[in-house]
Order: sequence, then structure tokens, then C-alpha cells
Amino acid sequence: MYLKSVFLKVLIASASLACWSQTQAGVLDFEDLSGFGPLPANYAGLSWDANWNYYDFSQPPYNPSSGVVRIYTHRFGGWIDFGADVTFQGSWVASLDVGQEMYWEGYHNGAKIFESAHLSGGAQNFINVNWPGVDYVNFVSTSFDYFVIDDVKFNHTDRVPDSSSTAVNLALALGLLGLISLTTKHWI
Ligand SMILES: [Ca+2]
Repeated sequence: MYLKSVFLKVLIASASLACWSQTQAGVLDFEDLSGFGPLPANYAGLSWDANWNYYDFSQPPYNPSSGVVRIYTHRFGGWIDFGADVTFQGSWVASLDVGQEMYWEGYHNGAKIFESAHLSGGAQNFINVNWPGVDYVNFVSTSFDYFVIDDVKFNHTDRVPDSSSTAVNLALALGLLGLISLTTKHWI
């Protein structure tokens, strides 16, 4: 009975570790910034187009989707370099200009592999995608400066456990079980 209980605890601990790894979702809401100015270099540990700026004051229709802070560029969009493979899930976009189109592009090792649906000028909405294996994304606006984005969503692909890491967890669990079995044998 004692051994069975220990085995269950080891399995639960192993499963908990796997779940922890799977919940490393990232949403950049920019609410740790206040006022306005250039987005800090290496914000959130990522590389950013040097033209990104942020601000926290009201300016409809350039509304944030979370809190009060959102980002923009005085360009036709801007890029984010994750420095590693991620699963990119899009962002909030608020815009103004009639005839404008906005969309995300996803890249891997410099090659474009994804392009989102296009959002029309005047829209305030999320662009939702599910792009595994991208290391760089580029937001495109066909109108200069007429946009803000907020709540950039992505997951670190390399932190999601694959079959090999699951096997490692299982091996650790079985190894620990074996050790416990040896040390507790005379108790049972
Ligand atoms: Ca925000």
C-alpha cells in the first residue's frame, strides 16, 4: 500500500511538471510601462523594431485592448524578433484610415511562412492566428502610422514538452520509484 501511494505521488508530480511546461503562454499587454516614449530596447527579453513607441493616454479610436498602454510606430508597421521558435497567436489592432489594410507576417530563419487575414482600416479587433515555428513576425499597415497594437500573444514552442521530454519525466519517475522500492522493501 505504501509503495502504491508513493508511485501515485511520483506520477502526479511528473504530470504536474509537464503541465507547468505547457502553460508558458505569453501575452504582452505593455501595462508595466507608463507615460509615453520609445519601447525600451529588448523589452520583455525580445528584439524590437527601433521604431516602436508606447503611450497610455486616451486617443479614440486608437484604444488598447488591455489597461491603458499600447504600442505603435511612425512607420508602415514594425517587427518583433523572438530569437527562438514560438507559436505566434496575433494581437489586438485598432486603426483609423479608410482603405487601410493591416496584417501580420510570420517568418522562420528569414523566410516568410505565414500571412494573416487582412484587417480593414477603421477596425478595432484582434488578428488571431496560430503559427507554430516562427522566430520573427512583422506587422504591416498600408497606411503610415494609422494604427496601434496591444496584447501580443505567443507561446515559447521550445518549452512545450515533446515526446522526448515526456519520456525523460517518465524515466525519472520510474527511476525514483525503483530507488524507493529498494529503500522501502523491508517496510512492506
Ligand atoms: Ca495594454
